[in-house]
Amino acid sequence: MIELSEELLLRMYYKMNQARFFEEKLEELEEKGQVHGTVHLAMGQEAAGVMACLALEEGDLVSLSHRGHAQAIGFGLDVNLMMAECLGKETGYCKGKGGSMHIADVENGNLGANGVVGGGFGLSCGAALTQKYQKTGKVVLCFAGDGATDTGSFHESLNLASIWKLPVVFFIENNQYGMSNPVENHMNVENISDRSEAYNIPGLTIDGNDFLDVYNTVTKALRYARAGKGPVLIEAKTYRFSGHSKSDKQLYREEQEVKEWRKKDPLLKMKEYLRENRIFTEKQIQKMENEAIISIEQAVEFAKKSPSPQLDTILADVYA
Ligand SMILES: Cc1ncc(C[n+]2csc(CCOP(=O)(O)OP(=O)(O)O)c2C)c(N)n1
Ligand SMILES: [Mg+2]
Repeated sequence: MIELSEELLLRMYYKMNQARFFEEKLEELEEKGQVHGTVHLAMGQEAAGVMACLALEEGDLVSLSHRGHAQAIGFGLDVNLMMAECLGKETGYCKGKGGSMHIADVENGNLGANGVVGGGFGLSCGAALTQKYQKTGKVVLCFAGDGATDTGSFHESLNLASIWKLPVVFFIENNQYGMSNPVENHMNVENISDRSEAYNIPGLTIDGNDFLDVYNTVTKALRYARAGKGPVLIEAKTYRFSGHSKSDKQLYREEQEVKEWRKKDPLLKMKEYLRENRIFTEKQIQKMENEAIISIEQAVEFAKKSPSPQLDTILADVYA
């Protein structure tokens, strides 16, 4: 069992709440037509995205999925700059030209969210090879969804990572669907982690809604990869409460299914843990939630006040 300090638990709860409020706000702004490009919400998946990143050490790298807000917040990205990016403002991470699906900050180790499903696997292997070659002692955490593990890139990357013993942890958020396609329709294995056997690397399936399970498992996997033993595949079983993206009418799932998963809300589970173990008082819990809300309200204010990109910069940073 990994010891968790009070300070770390505080940070965990704060960031989980920040991730939830960030997306609640974003959804609201999207409905008002203020968000540029499409948005994929990860409400319900916060324990997976946030906790996996909190297990990282300074200098480690991440590659985020297209459903990457909680992952980005866990990694420590600035919510002001994230919100500005989603609203297409010049102050955003990619000067407002990337939007929600392309939030990147390469200099600080975020290789970027990726609109290409499965696009992060190869990038992560490349970055992990750099770490190995330059003996930096750093690890790459690669996020992707269940659907992405059906791509050729996933299998090529696991194979390469295995034979080269690359310091990379593949973290799959299995939210039960690839768009409208349930996981049992798009693959013939019970657990995605079973796919690790083909590449002779460790594969683990965990409860992606349990913050402790995610944090502990990723911490151990990072240690393994950092020690030069090679990659690890982790499958975190979770669920997205919202539709795939804004145009999703969700005709492929029953309301009852969503209700059942809502009972396993990762934020509620963490709150129960804090209460049951009497780690914080009700007042402290409330204070953390309020501070998280305030940080997001400030982010919206920052983004709204920020200028839009100038027309004469339209071709700057465009590579193709
Ligand atoms: C290469 C590629 N193919 C198809 C798409 C369209 N697309 C966007 S998200 C998605 C489903 C991905 O499912 P999953 O990997 O489970 O991630 P989730 O959306 O559930 O988080 C698809 C097919 C894409 N963006 N890129
Ligand atoms: Mg999925």
